[in-house]
Amino acid sequence: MTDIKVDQYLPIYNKNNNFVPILKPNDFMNQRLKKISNFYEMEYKKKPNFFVRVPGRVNLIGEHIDYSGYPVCPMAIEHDILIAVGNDVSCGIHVTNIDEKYSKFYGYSLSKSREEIESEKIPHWWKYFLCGVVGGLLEVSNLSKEINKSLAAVVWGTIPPAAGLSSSSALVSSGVLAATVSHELWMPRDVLVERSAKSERLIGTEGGAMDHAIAFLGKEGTAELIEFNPLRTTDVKLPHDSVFIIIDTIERHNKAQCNNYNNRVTECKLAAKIIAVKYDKPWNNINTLYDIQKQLDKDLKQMSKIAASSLKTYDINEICDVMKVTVQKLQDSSVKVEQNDKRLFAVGQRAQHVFDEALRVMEFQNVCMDKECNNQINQLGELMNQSHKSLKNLFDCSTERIDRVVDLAIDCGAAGARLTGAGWGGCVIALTTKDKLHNFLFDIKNKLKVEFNLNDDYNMDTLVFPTQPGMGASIYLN
Ligand code: ADP
Ligand code: NG1
Ligand code: MG
Repeated sequence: MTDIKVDQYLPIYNKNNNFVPILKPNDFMNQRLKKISNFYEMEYKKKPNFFVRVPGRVNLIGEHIDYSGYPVCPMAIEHDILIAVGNDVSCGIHVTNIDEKYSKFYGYSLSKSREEIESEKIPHWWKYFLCGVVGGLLEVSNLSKEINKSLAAVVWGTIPPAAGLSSSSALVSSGVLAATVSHELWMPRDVLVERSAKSERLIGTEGGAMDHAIAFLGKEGTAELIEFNPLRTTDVKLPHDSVFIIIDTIERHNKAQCNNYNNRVTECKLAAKIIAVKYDKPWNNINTLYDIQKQLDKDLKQMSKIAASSLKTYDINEICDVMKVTVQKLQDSSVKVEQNDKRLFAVGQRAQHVFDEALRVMEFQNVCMDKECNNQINQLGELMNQSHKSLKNLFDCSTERIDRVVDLAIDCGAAGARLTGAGWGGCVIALTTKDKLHNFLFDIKNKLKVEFNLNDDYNMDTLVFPTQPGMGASIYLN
Protein backbone atom coordinates (compact mmCIF):
# COMPACT_ATOMS: atom_id res chain seq x y z
CA MET A 1 0.00 0.00 0.00
CA THR A 2 1.54 3.31 -1.04
CA ASP A 3 1.35 6.36 1.16
CA ILE A 4 -0.87 9.14 -0.10
CA LYS A 5 0.80 11.84 -2.08
CA VAL A 6 -0.88 14.90 -0.70
CA ASP A 7 1.75 17.15 -2.26
CA GLN A 8 0.35 16.66 -5.71
CA TYR A 9 -2.94 18.14 -4.54
CA LEU A 10 -1.48 21.26 -3.00
CA PRO A 11 -2.15 23.37 -6.10
CA ILE A 12 -5.88 22.79 -5.57
CA TYR A 13 -5.60 24.33 -2.14
CA ASN A 14 -3.71 27.29 -3.40
CA LYS A 15 -6.30 28.08 -6.05
CA ASN A 16 -9.26 28.70 -3.79
CA ASN A 17 -10.23 28.29 -0.19
CA ASN A 18 -13.06 25.83 -0.67
CA PHE A 19 -10.95 23.00 0.70
CA VAL A 20 -9.80 22.12 4.19
CA PRO A 21 -6.40 23.83 4.46
CA ILE A 22 -3.18 21.88 4.75
CA LEU A 23 -1.27 23.76 7.44
CA LYS A 24 2.28 23.99 8.64
CA PRO A 25 2.09 23.22 12.37
CA ASN A 26 3.14 25.90 14.89
CA ASP A 27 5.26 24.92 17.90
CA PHE A 28 2.32 23.95 20.05
CA MET A 29 0.78 21.82 17.31
CA ASN A 30 4.17 20.29 16.54
CA GLN A 31 4.37 18.97 20.07
CA ARG A 32 0.89 17.50 19.84
CA LEU A 33 1.66 15.89 16.48
CA LYS A 34 4.82 14.35 17.92
CA LYS A 35 2.88 12.90 20.82
CA ILE A 36 0.12 11.39 18.69
CA SER A 37 2.69 10.20 16.14
CA ASN A 38 4.64 8.32 18.82
CA PHE A 39 1.44 6.73 20.02
CA TYR A 40 0.59 5.75 16.45
CA GLU A 41 4.02 4.19 15.90
CA MET A 42 3.77 2.17 19.11
CA GLU A 43 0.37 0.93 18.03
CA TYR A 44 0.91 0.25 14.33
CA LYS A 45 4.74 0.00 14.06
CA LYS A 46 4.75 2.61 11.29
CA LYS A 47 4.48 6.36 10.96
CA PRO A 48 1.09 7.95 10.19
CA ASN A 49 0.67 9.53 6.76
CA PHE A 50 -1.13 12.66 7.88
CA PHE A 51 -3.21 14.22 10.65
CA VAL A 52 -6.62 15.85 10.72
CA ARG A 53 -7.81 18.32 13.31
CA VAL A 54 -11.47 19.24 13.78
CA PRO A 55 -12.51 21.72 16.49
CA GLY A 56 -15.44 21.63 18.88
CA ARG A 57 -17.78 24.60 19.00
CA VAL A 58 -19.71 26.75 21.36
CA ASN A 59 -23.08 27.99 20.22
CA LEU A 60 -23.58 31.63 21.24
CA ILE A 61 -27.27 31.70 20.38
CA GLY A 62 -29.76 29.72 18.27
CA GLU A 63 -30.33 26.53 20.24
CA HIS A 64 -32.41 23.62 18.96
CA ILE A 65 -33.36 25.47 15.79
CA ASP A 66 -30.90 24.14 13.21
CA TYR A 67 -32.99 21.01 12.59
CA SER A 68 -36.02 23.25 12.10
CA GLY A 69 -34.12 25.02 9.31
CA TYR A 70 -33.22 28.28 11.11
CA PRO A 71 -29.84 30.05 11.28
CA VAL A 72 -27.58 29.68 14.30
CA CYS A 73 -24.58 31.57 15.62
CA PRO A 74 -21.72 29.39 16.89
CA MET A 75 -17.95 29.73 16.92
CA ALA A 76 -15.25 27.09 16.73
CA ILE A 77 -13.20 26.65 19.93
CA GLU A 78 -9.62 25.60 20.53
CA HIS A 79 -10.59 22.18 21.92
CA ASP A 80 -10.55 19.59 19.20
CA ILE A 81 -10.33 16.05 17.93
CA LEU A 82 -6.92 15.33 16.46
CA ILE A 83 -6.45 12.12 14.48
CA ALA A 84 -3.29 10.52 13.17
CA VAL A 85 -4.12 8.55 10.02
CA GLY A 86 -2.37 5.89 7.97
CA ASN A 87 -3.25 2.90 5.86
CA ASP A 88 -0.58 0.52 6.98
CA VAL A 89 -2.44 -2.20 8.82
CA SER A 90 -2.63 -5.58 7.15
CA CYS A 91 -6.31 -5.12 6.35
CA GLY A 92 -9.48 -3.57 7.65
CA ILE A 93 -10.12 -0.55 9.77
CA HIS A 94 -8.39 0.03 13.09
CA VAL A 95 -9.03 2.89 15.44
CA THR A 96 -7.57 3.42 18.86
CA ASN A 97 -7.65 6.28 21.37
CA ILE A 98 -4.91 8.00 23.35
CA ASP A 99 -7.24 7.94 26.34
CA GLU A 100 -7.23 4.34 27.56
CA LYS A 101 -10.79 4.54 28.87
CA TYR A 102 -11.85 4.21 25.21
CA SER A 103 -11.41 0.62 24.01
CA LYS A 104 -9.74 -0.21 20.66
CA PHE A 105 -11.76 -1.09 17.62
CA TYR A 106 -10.43 -3.54 15.03
CA GLY A 107 -12.91 -3.96 12.19
CA TYR A 108 -12.84 -6.21 9.20
CA SER A 109 -13.18 -3.89 6.28
CA LEU A 110 -14.36 -0.41 5.39
CA SER A 111 -17.26 -1.80 3.42
CA LYS A 112 -18.50 -3.64 6.52
CA SER A 113 -18.40 -0.45 8.63
CA ARG A 114 -22.08 0.24 8.25
CA GLU A 115 -22.95 -3.21 9.61
CA GLU A 116 -20.59 -2.59 12.55
CA ILE A 117 -22.42 0.65 13.39
CA GLU A 118 -25.81 -1.00 13.24
CA SER A 119 -24.66 -4.24 14.92
CA GLU A 120 -26.04 -3.32 18.37
CA LYS A 121 -27.83 -0.30 19.70
CA ILE A 122 -24.99 0.91 21.98
CA PRO A 123 -23.34 4.12 20.68
CA HIS A 124 -19.73 3.01 21.32
CA TRP A 125 -17.23 5.86 20.86
CA TRP A 126 -15.61 4.31 17.77
CA LYS A 127 -18.96 4.21 16.00
CA TYR A 128 -18.82 8.00 15.64
CA PHE A 129 -15.57 7.58 13.75
CA LEU A 130 -17.03 4.78 11.64
CA CYS A 131 -20.06 6.96 10.85
CA GLY A 132 -17.61 9.43 9.37
CA VAL A 133 -15.85 6.74 7.36
CA VAL A 134 -19.12 5.41 6.00
CA GLY A 135 -20.49 8.85 5.19
CA GLY A 136 -17.24 9.98 3.68
CA LEU A 137 -16.70 6.97 1.44
CA LEU A 138 -19.47 4.53 0.98
CA GLU A 139 -21.95 6.85 -0.59
CA VAL A 140 -19.47 7.95 -3.23
CA SER A 141 -20.16 6.21 -6.49
CA ASN A 142 -17.55 4.05 -8.30
CA LEU A 143 -15.51 3.61 -5.16
CA SER A 144 -15.99 -0.09 -4.79
CA LYS A 145 -12.29 -0.81 -5.35
CA GLU A 146 -10.84 1.93 -3.18
CA ILE A 147 -13.04 1.30 -0.20
CA ASN A 148 -11.21 -1.93 0.38
CA LYS A 149 -8.20 0.09 1.40
CA SER A 150 -7.22 -0.23 5.03
CA LEU A 151 -7.38 2.63 7.48
CA ALA A 152 -5.49 2.94 10.75
CA ALA A 153 -6.13 5.82 13.12
CA VAL A 154 -5.33 7.17 16.56
CA VAL A 155 -7.82 9.61 18.11
CA TRP A 156 -6.92 12.29 20.66
CA GLY A 157 -9.77 14.46 21.86
CA THR A 158 -9.65 17.51 24.12
CA ILE A 159 -13.33 18.51 23.87
CA PRO A 160 -15.21 17.56 27.06
CA PRO A 161 -17.48 14.78 25.76
CA ALA A 162 -21.28 14.87 26.06
CA ALA A 163 -21.12 18.47 27.28
CA GLY A 164 -22.75 20.39 24.44
CA LEU A 165 -19.47 21.45 22.83
CA SER A 166 -19.90 19.11 19.89
CA SER A 167 -17.33 16.44 20.62
CA SER A 168 -19.47 13.93 18.71
CA SER A 169 -19.57 15.96 15.51
CA ALA A 170 -15.87 16.76 15.70
CA LEU A 171 -15.23 13.00 15.88
CA VAL A 172 -17.63 12.19 13.02
CA SER A 173 -16.32 15.05 10.86
CA SER A 174 -12.73 14.05 11.47
CA GLY A 175 -13.68 10.49 10.45
CA VAL A 176 -15.09 11.86 7.19
CA LEU A 177 -11.97 13.93 6.60
CA ALA A 178 -9.56 11.13 7.53
CA ALA A 179 -11.31 8.62 5.27
CA THR A 180 -11.70 10.92 2.27
CA VAL A 181 -8.15 12.27 2.38
CA SER A 182 -6.67 8.81 2.82
CA HIS A 183 -8.57 7.76 -0.32
CA GLU A 184 -7.33 10.85 -2.11
CA LEU A 185 -10.83 12.22 -2.46
CA TRP A 186 -10.59 15.97 -2.13
CA MET A 187 -13.94 17.41 -1.30
CA PRO A 188 -14.94 21.03 -0.88
CA ARG A 189 -15.82 21.98 2.65
CA ASP A 190 -19.56 22.38 2.04
CA VAL A 191 -19.69 18.80 0.74
CA LEU A 192 -17.81 17.63 3.83
CA VAL A 193 -20.37 19.46 6.01
CA GLU A 194 -23.26 17.78 4.26
CA ARG A 195 -21.65 14.35 4.42
CA SER A 196 -20.69 14.71 8.07
CA ALA A 197 -24.16 15.85 9.15
CA LYS A 198 -25.72 12.94 7.28
CA SER A 199 -23.14 10.50 8.65
CA GLU A 200 -23.77 11.42 12.27
CA ARG A 201 -27.44 10.46 11.87
CA LEU A 202 -26.27 6.83 11.51
CA ILE A 203 -25.52 6.86 15.24
CA GLY A 204 -29.23 7.49 15.83
CA THR A 205 -29.49 11.22 16.56
CA GLU A 206 -31.59 13.13 14.05
CA GLY A 207 -29.62 16.34 14.41
CA GLY A 208 -29.08 19.43 12.31
CA ALA A 209 -25.90 20.53 10.58
CA MET A 210 -24.76 23.35 12.86
CA ASP A 211 -21.89 21.41 14.41
CA HIS A 212 -20.44 20.10 11.16
CA ALA A 213 -20.84 23.48 9.48
CA ILE A 214 -18.83 25.36 12.08
CA ALA A 215 -16.35 22.47 12.32
CA PHE A 216 -15.39 22.96 8.67
CA LEU A 217 -16.22 26.61 8.11
CA GLY A 218 -15.20 28.22 11.42
CA LYS A 219 -12.77 31.15 11.17
CA GLU A 220 -10.32 32.55 13.64
CA GLY A 221 -11.49 35.83 15.19
CA THR A 222 -15.15 35.65 14.23
CA ALA A 223 -18.34 33.83 15.11
CA GLU A 224 -20.46 32.73 12.16
CA LEU A 225 -24.10 33.07 11.29
CA ILE A 226 -24.88 29.75 9.65
CA GLU A 227 -27.87 29.46 7.37
CA PHE A 228 -29.10 26.16 5.95
CA ASN A 229 -30.69 25.12 2.66
CA PRO A 230 -28.55 26.33 1.07
CA LEU A 231 -25.64 26.33 3.48
CA ARG A 232 -24.23 29.84 3.86
CA THR A 233 -22.03 31.50 6.46
CA THR A 234 -21.69 35.19 7.36
CA ASP A 235 -19.01 36.46 9.71
CA VAL A 236 -20.35 37.88 12.98
CA LYS A 237 -17.71 40.13 14.49
CA LEU A 238 -18.18 40.11 18.24
CA PRO A 239 -17.84 43.42 20.15
CA HIS A 240 -14.14 44.09 20.79
CA ASP A 241 -14.59 44.31 24.57
CA SER A 242 -16.66 41.11 24.85
CA VAL A 243 -15.45 37.81 26.31
CA PHE A 244 -17.37 34.55 26.27
CA ILE A 245 -16.69 32.09 29.07
CA ILE A 246 -17.54 28.39 28.98
CA ILE A 247 -18.60 26.92 32.31
CA ASP A 248 -18.82 23.14 32.54
CA THR A 249 -21.60 21.99 34.88
CA ILE A 250 -20.01 18.50 34.96
CA GLU A 251 -23.43 17.04 34.26
CA ARG A 252 -23.20 14.84 31.16
CA HIS A 253 -25.78 13.98 28.55
CA ASN A 254 -25.07 11.56 25.72
CA LYS A 255 -27.51 12.39 22.96
CA ALA A 256 -27.39 8.97 21.31
CA GLN A 257 -28.01 7.11 24.56
CA CYS A 258 -31.47 8.46 25.30
CA ASN A 259 -34.47 9.84 23.48
CA ASN A 260 -34.60 13.45 24.70
CA TYR A 261 -32.99 14.95 21.63
CA ASN A 262 -34.92 12.94 19.05
CA ASN A 263 -38.19 13.59 20.92
CA ARG A 264 -37.64 17.32 20.41
CA VAL A 265 -36.96 16.75 16.71
CA THR A 266 -40.25 14.84 16.43
CA GLU A 267 -42.18 17.51 18.35
CA CYS A 268 -40.89 20.26 16.07
CA LYS A 269 -41.74 18.24 12.96
CA LEU A 270 -45.24 17.52 14.28
CA ALA A 271 -45.71 21.21 15.13
CA ALA A 272 -44.92 22.16 11.53
CA LYS A 273 -47.34 19.57 10.13
CA ILE A 274 -50.15 20.52 12.52
CA ILE A 275 -49.82 24.21 11.59
CA ALA A 276 -50.00 23.16 7.95
CA VAL A 277 -53.25 21.24 8.59
CA LYS A 278 -54.72 24.14 10.52
CA TYR A 279 -54.01 26.46 7.59
CA ASP A 280 -55.32 24.02 4.99
CA LYS A 281 -51.91 23.39 3.44
CA PRO A 282 -50.72 19.95 2.29
CA TRP A 283 -48.77 18.67 5.30
CA ASN A 284 -46.95 15.71 3.80
CA ASN A 285 -44.01 17.65 2.44
CA ILE A 286 -43.79 20.05 5.37
CA ASN A 287 -40.94 18.75 7.50
CA THR A 288 -39.65 21.79 9.36
CA LEU A 289 -41.04 24.89 11.02
CA TYR A 290 -39.08 26.87 8.44
CA ASP A 291 -40.99 25.04 5.65
CA ILE A 292 -44.35 26.03 7.07
CA GLN A 293 -43.27 29.60 7.73
CA LYS A 294 -42.30 29.91 4.06
CA GLN A 295 -45.61 28.35 2.96
CA LEU A 296 -47.64 30.77 5.06
CA ASP A 297 -45.45 33.72 4.15
CA LYS A 298 -45.55 35.12 7.68
CA ASP A 299 -42.82 36.65 9.82
CA LEU A 300 -41.34 35.03 12.91
CA LYS A 301 -43.44 37.10 15.33
CA GLN A 302 -46.63 36.04 13.60
CA MET A 303 -45.47 32.42 13.62
CA SER A 304 -44.72 32.61 17.33
CA LYS A 305 -48.26 33.92 17.96
CA ILE A 306 -49.71 31.07 15.93
CA ALA A 307 -47.69 28.57 17.96
CA ALA A 308 -48.75 30.12 21.26
CA SER A 309 -52.42 30.52 20.42
CA SER A 310 -53.32 27.56 18.24
CA LEU A 311 -51.01 24.71 19.26
CA LYS A 312 -50.93 22.92 22.59
CA THR A 313 -49.68 19.70 24.16
CA TYR A 314 -51.23 16.61 22.61
CA ASP A 315 -51.13 12.88 23.04
CA ILE A 316 -50.92 10.70 19.92
CA ASN A 317 -54.71 10.31 19.60
CA GLU A 318 -55.27 14.04 19.82
CA ILE A 319 -52.63 14.60 17.15
CA CYS A 320 -54.37 12.13 14.85
CA ASP A 321 -57.72 13.85 15.53
CA VAL A 322 -56.37 17.35 14.86
CA MET A 323 -54.61 16.23 11.70
CA LYS A 324 -57.37 13.80 10.64
CA VAL A 325 -54.79 11.09 9.98
CA THR A 326 -53.81 7.68 11.26
CA VAL A 327 -50.56 6.91 13.07
CA GLN A 328 -49.60 4.87 10.04
CA LYS A 329 -49.94 7.93 7.79
CA LEU A 330 -47.66 9.90 10.10
CA GLN A 331 -45.11 7.12 10.08
CA ASP A 332 -45.29 7.01 6.29
CA SER A 333 -44.40 10.67 6.31
CA SER A 334 -41.28 9.84 8.39
CA VAL A 335 -42.61 11.09 11.72
CA LYS A 336 -41.13 8.86 14.43
CA VAL A 337 -44.31 8.02 16.37
CA GLU A 338 -45.75 4.69 17.39
CA GLN A 339 -49.15 3.08 17.69
CA ASN A 340 -50.16 3.54 21.35
CA ASP A 341 -47.36 6.06 21.81
CA LYS A 342 -47.33 7.01 25.49
CA ARG A 343 -45.58 10.35 25.02
CA LEU A 344 -47.08 13.80 25.31
CA PHE A 345 -45.99 16.09 22.49
CA ALA A 346 -45.61 19.69 23.70
CA VAL A 347 -45.68 21.02 20.16
CA GLY A 348 -46.98 24.50 21.04
CA GLN A 349 -44.17 25.28 23.48
CA ARG A 350 -41.50 23.80 21.25
CA ALA A 351 -42.60 25.71 18.16
CA GLN A 352 -42.87 28.95 20.11
CA HIS A 353 -39.29 28.52 21.33
CA VAL A 354 -38.06 27.86 17.81
CA PHE A 355 -39.69 30.96 16.28
CA ASP A 356 -38.63 33.23 19.19
CA GLU A 357 -35.09 31.86 19.21
CA ALA A 358 -34.76 32.33 15.45
CA LEU A 359 -35.73 35.97 15.98
CA ARG A 360 -33.15 36.32 18.77
CA VAL A 361 -30.43 35.03 16.44
CA MET A 362 -31.28 37.79 13.95
CA GLU A 363 -31.29 40.39 16.74
CA PHE A 364 -27.97 39.07 18.05
CA GLN A 365 -26.41 39.51 14.63
CA ASN A 366 -27.91 43.00 14.29
CA VAL A 367 -26.55 44.11 17.66
CA CYS A 368 -23.09 42.80 16.73
CA MET A 369 -23.20 44.74 13.46
CA ASP A 370 -24.39 47.96 15.09
CA LYS A 371 -21.06 49.61 15.85
CA GLU A 372 -22.86 52.84 16.91
CA CYS A 373 -24.66 51.03 19.73
CA ASN A 374 -23.11 51.90 23.10
CA ASN A 375 -24.92 49.13 24.92
CA GLN A 376 -23.94 46.13 22.80
CA ILE A 377 -22.83 43.83 25.61
CA ASN A 378 -25.97 44.32 27.68
CA GLN A 379 -28.20 43.81 24.69
CA LEU A 380 -26.40 40.59 23.69
CA GLY A 381 -26.50 39.46 27.31
CA GLU A 382 -30.24 40.09 27.48
CA LEU A 383 -30.80 38.00 24.34
CA MET A 384 -28.77 35.18 25.88
CA ASN A 385 -30.83 35.38 29.08
CA GLN A 386 -34.07 35.24 27.12
CA SER A 387 -32.71 32.27 25.18
CA HIS A 388 -31.98 30.40 28.38
CA LYS A 389 -35.41 31.18 29.85
CA SER A 390 -37.03 29.82 26.70
CA LEU A 391 -34.88 26.67 26.68
CA LYS A 392 -35.81 26.11 30.31
CA ASN A 393 -39.53 26.92 30.20
CA LEU A 394 -40.64 26.23 26.64
CA PHE A 395 -38.13 23.72 25.33
CA ASP A 396 -37.66 21.95 28.64
CA CYS A 397 -34.05 20.93 28.05
CA SER A 398 -32.34 22.54 31.02
CA THR A 399 -31.63 20.99 34.41
CA GLU A 400 -31.65 22.36 37.97
CA ARG A 401 -27.88 22.35 37.93
CA ILE A 402 -27.60 24.25 34.63
CA ASP A 403 -30.14 26.82 35.87
CA ARG A 404 -28.13 27.25 39.06
CA VAL A 405 -24.88 27.77 37.11
CA VAL A 406 -26.62 30.34 34.91
CA ASP A 407 -27.84 32.18 38.02
CA LEU A 408 -24.36 32.07 39.57
CA ALA A 409 -22.84 33.50 36.39
CA ILE A 410 -25.31 36.40 36.50
CA ASP A 411 -24.60 36.90 40.24
CA CYS A 412 -20.91 37.17 39.37
CA GLY A 413 -21.62 40.01 36.94
CA ALA A 414 -22.15 38.28 33.58
CA ALA A 415 -24.22 40.36 31.15
CA GLY A 416 -25.92 37.14 30.09
CA ALA A 417 -25.67 33.37 30.38
CA ARG A 418 -27.39 30.39 28.84
CA LEU A 419 -27.04 26.68 28.34
CA THR A 420 -25.19 25.83 25.15
CA GLY A 421 -25.59 22.73 22.97
CA ALA A 422 -28.48 20.35 23.34
CA GLY A 423 -28.78 20.69 27.15
CA TRP A 424 -29.94 18.15 29.75
CA GLY A 425 -26.42 18.66 31.10
CA GLY A 426 -23.21 20.05 29.68
CA CYS A 427 -21.96 23.60 29.53
CA VAL A 428 -23.14 27.15 30.08
CA ILE A 429 -21.86 30.07 28.01
CA ALA A 430 -21.59 33.42 29.79
CA LEU A 431 -20.80 36.87 28.43
CA THR A 432 -18.82 39.56 30.17
CA THR A 433 -16.40 42.35 29.28
CA LYS A 434 -12.60 42.07 29.14
CA ASP A 435 -12.16 44.48 32.06
CA LYS A 436 -14.41 42.34 34.28
CA LEU A 437 -12.98 38.98 33.19
CA HIS A 438 -10.43 38.54 35.97
CA ASN A 439 -12.92 39.14 38.78
CA PHE A 440 -15.60 37.14 37.03
CA LEU A 441 -13.39 34.06 36.76
CA PHE A 442 -12.26 34.34 40.36
CA ASP A 443 -15.81 34.73 41.69
CA ILE A 444 -17.51 32.08 39.56
CA LYS A 445 -14.87 29.45 40.34
CA ASN A 446 -15.26 30.07 44.06
CA LYS A 447 -19.03 30.00 43.90
CA LEU A 448 -19.04 26.75 41.90
CA LYS A 449 -16.68 25.11 44.39
CA VAL A 450 -18.91 26.00 47.32
CA GLU A 451 -22.24 25.35 45.61
CA PHE A 452 -21.28 21.93 44.24
CA ASN A 453 -18.74 20.88 46.86
CA LEU A 454 -15.95 20.61 44.31
CA ASN A 455 -12.77 19.41 45.99
CA ASP A 456 -9.19 19.90 44.79
CA ASP A 457 -9.49 16.96 42.39
CA TYR A 458 -11.29 19.34 40.06
CA ASN A 459 -9.11 21.59 37.97
CA MET A 460 -11.21 24.74 37.93
CA ASP A 461 -9.29 26.10 34.93
CA THR A 462 -10.55 23.25 32.78
CA LEU A 463 -14.11 23.68 34.03
CA VAL A 464 -14.27 27.46 33.57
CA PHE A 465 -12.39 29.07 30.70
CA PRO A 466 -12.69 32.06 28.41
CA THR A 467 -12.83 31.19 24.75
CA GLN A 468 -12.29 32.93 21.43
CA PRO A 469 -13.45 32.16 17.91
CA GLY A 470 -11.05 29.59 16.47
CA MET A 471 -10.44 28.17 13.04
CA GLY A 472 -12.22 25.25 11.41
CA ALA A 473 -10.79 21.89 10.37
CA SER A 474 -7.25 21.51 9.07
CA ILE A 475 -4.87 18.86 7.76
CA TYR A 476 -1.19 18.40 8.67
CA LEU A 477 1.20 16.29 6.68
CA ASN A 478 3.77 14.03 8.25
P1 ADP B 1 -21.44 16.36 22.54
O1 ADP B 1 -22.33 17.42 23.09
O2 ADP B 1 -20.08 16.43 23.12
O3 ADP B 1 -21.44 16.32 21.04
P2 ADP B 1 -22.73 13.76 22.31
O4 ADP B 1 -23.63 13.09 23.29
O5 ADP B 1 -23.34 14.17 21.04
O6 ADP B 1 -22.09 15.02 23.06
O7 ADP B 1 -21.48 12.83 21.99
C1 ADP B 1 -20.61 12.40 23.01
C2 ADP B 1 -19.95 11.09 22.61
O8 ADP B 1 -18.94 11.30 21.59
C3 ADP B 1 -19.17 10.44 23.74
O9 ADP B 1 -20.03 9.70 24.60
C4 ADP B 1 -18.19 9.54 22.98
O10 ADP B 1 -18.82 8.34 22.55
C5 ADP B 1 -17.88 10.38 21.76
N1 ADP B 1 -16.61 11.12 21.99
C6 ADP B 1 -16.47 12.44 22.20
N2 ADP B 1 -15.17 12.76 22.41
C7 ADP B 1 -14.46 11.63 22.31
C8 ADP B 1 -13.06 11.28 22.44
N3 ADP B 1 -12.13 12.19 22.71
N4 ADP B 1 -12.71 10.00 22.28
C9 ADP B 1 -13.65 9.07 22.03
N5 ADP B 1 -14.96 9.33 21.90
C10 ADP B 1 -15.37 10.57 22.05
P1 NG1 C 1 -24.54 18.80 20.83
O1 NG1 C 1 -25.22 19.09 22.12
O2 NG1 C 1 -23.20 19.40 20.77
O3 NG1 C 1 -24.50 17.33 20.53
C1 NG1 C 1 -26.78 19.07 19.31
C2 NG1 C 1 -26.95 18.91 17.80
C3 NG1 C 1 -26.97 20.25 17.06
C4 NG1 C 1 -27.99 21.18 17.67
C5 NG1 C 1 -27.76 21.26 19.19
C6 NG1 C 1 -28.80 22.10 19.88
C7 NG1 C 1 -26.08 17.01 16.54
C8 NG1 C 1 -24.90 16.42 15.85
N1 NG1 C 1 -25.86 18.13 17.23
O4 NG1 C 1 -25.47 19.48 19.64
O5 NG1 C 1 -27.26 20.03 15.69
O6 NG1 C 1 -29.31 20.79 17.37
O7 NG1 C 1 -27.76 19.98 19.80
O8 NG1 C 1 -28.83 23.40 19.37
O9 NG1 C 1 -27.15 16.46 16.47
MG1 MG D 1 -23.04 15.89 19.78
